Amino acid sequence: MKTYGAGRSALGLRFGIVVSRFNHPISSALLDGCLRELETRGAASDEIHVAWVPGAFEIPFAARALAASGRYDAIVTLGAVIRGGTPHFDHVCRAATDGVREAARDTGVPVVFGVLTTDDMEQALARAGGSEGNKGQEVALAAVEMARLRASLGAGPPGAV
Ligand code: INI
Repeated sequence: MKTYGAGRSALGLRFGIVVSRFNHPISSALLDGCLRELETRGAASDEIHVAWVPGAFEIPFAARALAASGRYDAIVTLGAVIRGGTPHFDHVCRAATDGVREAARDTGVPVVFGVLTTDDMEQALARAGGSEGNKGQEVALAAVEMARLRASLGAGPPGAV
């Protein structure tokens, strides 16, 4: 039986991170968690490039551009959409989730989803370094695993296994 590997070392890997400025205290905490995890796993800080966008609606545009550039082994997306009293929440969430999925599908580069979609600020704070951990840190590990898996499946740069 052959098992495709999903190593957890980020040594030698290149990452693009897209982070939205809306709800900045949350998104910057997610970014801190993500950077900490990537660097703990061996990624070099100059191999991590960050693109800020205004809101979660704009995340897919930048994620696709970074993925299509061919410069990255995986893309991380980070942000926070917090439910208000209108259907706006649903539209922004759908645009972000669909767009991120399509960016990965259309480019063949893993794009992981670290955009919080919560009912209120309390839930968001809990997931940005509070009682529920840090989603940015979790998705950083998913990005490392997916970059390694992509390479071991033969779908990524040969040096990245
Ligand atoms: N963008 C977010 O990232 N989070 C939100 O909670 C949010 N709310 O609530 O409106 C939000 N809206 C802005 C949107 O993502 C776009 O930046 C804007 O519509 C311009 O295209």
